[in-house]
Amino acid sequence: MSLMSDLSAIVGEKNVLTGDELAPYLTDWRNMATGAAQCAVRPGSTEEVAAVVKACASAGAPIVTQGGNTSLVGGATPDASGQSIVLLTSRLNKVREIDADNATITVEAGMILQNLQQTARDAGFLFPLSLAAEGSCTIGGNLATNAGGTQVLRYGNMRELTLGLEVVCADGEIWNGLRGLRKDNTGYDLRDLFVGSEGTLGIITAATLKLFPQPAAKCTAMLALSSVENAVAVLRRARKAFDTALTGYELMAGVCIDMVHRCFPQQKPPFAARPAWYALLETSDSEGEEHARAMFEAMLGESFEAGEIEDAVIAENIGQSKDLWHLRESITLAQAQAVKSIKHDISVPVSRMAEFIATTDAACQERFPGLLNMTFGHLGDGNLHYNVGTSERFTAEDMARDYDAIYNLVHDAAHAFQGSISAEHGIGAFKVDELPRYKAPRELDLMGRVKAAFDPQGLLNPGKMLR
Ligand code: FAD
Ligand code: 2HG
Ligand code: ZN
Repeated sequence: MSLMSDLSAIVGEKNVLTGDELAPYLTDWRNMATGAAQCAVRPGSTEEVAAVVKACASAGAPIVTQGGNTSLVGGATPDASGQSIVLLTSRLNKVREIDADNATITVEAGMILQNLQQTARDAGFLFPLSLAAEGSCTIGGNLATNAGGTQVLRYGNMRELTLGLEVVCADGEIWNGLRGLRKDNTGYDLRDLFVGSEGTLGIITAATLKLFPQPAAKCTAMLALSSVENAVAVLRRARKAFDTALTGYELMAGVCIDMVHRCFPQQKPPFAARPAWYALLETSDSEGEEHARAMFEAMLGESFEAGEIEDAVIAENIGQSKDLWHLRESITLAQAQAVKSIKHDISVPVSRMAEFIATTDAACQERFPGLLNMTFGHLGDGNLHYNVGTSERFTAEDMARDYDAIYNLVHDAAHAFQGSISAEHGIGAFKVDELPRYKAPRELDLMGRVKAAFDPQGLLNPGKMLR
């Protein structure tokens, strides 16, 4: 029997996609890479995933696992060989268990993040991972990329939210590690190896995740700032005033919000005068509305007095808060629509953020005059989307010519500031050749050995993360 008929026998003919049905799964979210594949398969259970993996392993066919296909580094797109099988997790979307006393939920990997957030809310809990792609990204993708988002400074990355995993290994055997334990020192932490492994070590089919209490009240404000130094000063003050009640602190260059308004005119910037920088500040309070608001206003008042803030808009209700967040979360779409861009998902220590931006902006303008700096990101986590775009003076042709030089300039700068070239999006295909420039050979060698131990045939997402 051929592999295709084996796969049809496992998942049913209608869950083996070819031709036009296959096409949407061959191109990445940013439209930067299109690959080819024998087919896409949609298994409906962990046992079906295991059987698909066994069939692929005996046929020597590579497997590219794909959840919501929102990877920003080409991580879920097959290569051009046409040999791969794309494994879609969309039918693995069930809630297996909510354990209220243990404050955990066990879900399948294809569940959309927004559906998990809603399920947690309906059960009286909070699942805190939050990011602009939450309407389409999946829990499996969040785990495989160790996703971050906008509440990391309080709740951590996906890794910190994960207690247990179920994984189909490269030989098709199932590892059931769905433990809901907050303490478990019984050997190497396989869970933590699979989290962030970008589909290269195994296929995650389910996870046991932490739940948190819903906050009693939230306060949100957009701040107008004259400098990154001031944005960092406000962050320091907010950390001291709110401690764990500080749940969001995002930085946006004025040019980013201008772009959102230009692309989506119904979305209006909140200030009459356009500031150099905006910050979005959010707290989550366990006591209540009055307490939250009093703390919030006191901290902002002190910050005004210290000359750190130019202006501020405090959301008066949930609708206004959503509008402020919508401005922030529309930046990626606006940048995709308005310009050709290069994304740099870097992190540096918060204490060096202002210096990093000033020196890197200056270096960019000196070497690539007219390149548009359109930086934003999760300042509270030291993570910037140091994105650059085309302009009238720096055209798409210029960008295509200088792509690698720009990439290297920004990544070299992050490295020189003891930072990382991928804070939250992963390595995927787009950064695989960048990694050896910044990782120590010893570290790459150990990563290669882990890969060989978990996937000796090299069939899981080949060409991603490691060559
Ligand atoms: P996919 O894109 O389908 O896959 C991503 C990687 O995970 C691939 O390597 C794939 O092979 C692997 N994979 C997927 N499912 C599995 C599985 N079940 N088992 C093993 N491997 C698997 N990321 C952030 O961290 N923070 C953000 O704030 C953020 N904002 C974003 C905003 C927008 C508008 C967009 C488009 C993306 C954003 N991202 C962000 C990036 C992306 O959404 C996240 O990385 C997300 O976690 C990917 O989930 P997905 O289901 O779409 O995964
Ligand atoms: C965000 O923080 C995402 O909104 C996307 O990580 C970042 O568009 C980007 O570069
Ligand atoms: Zn981000």
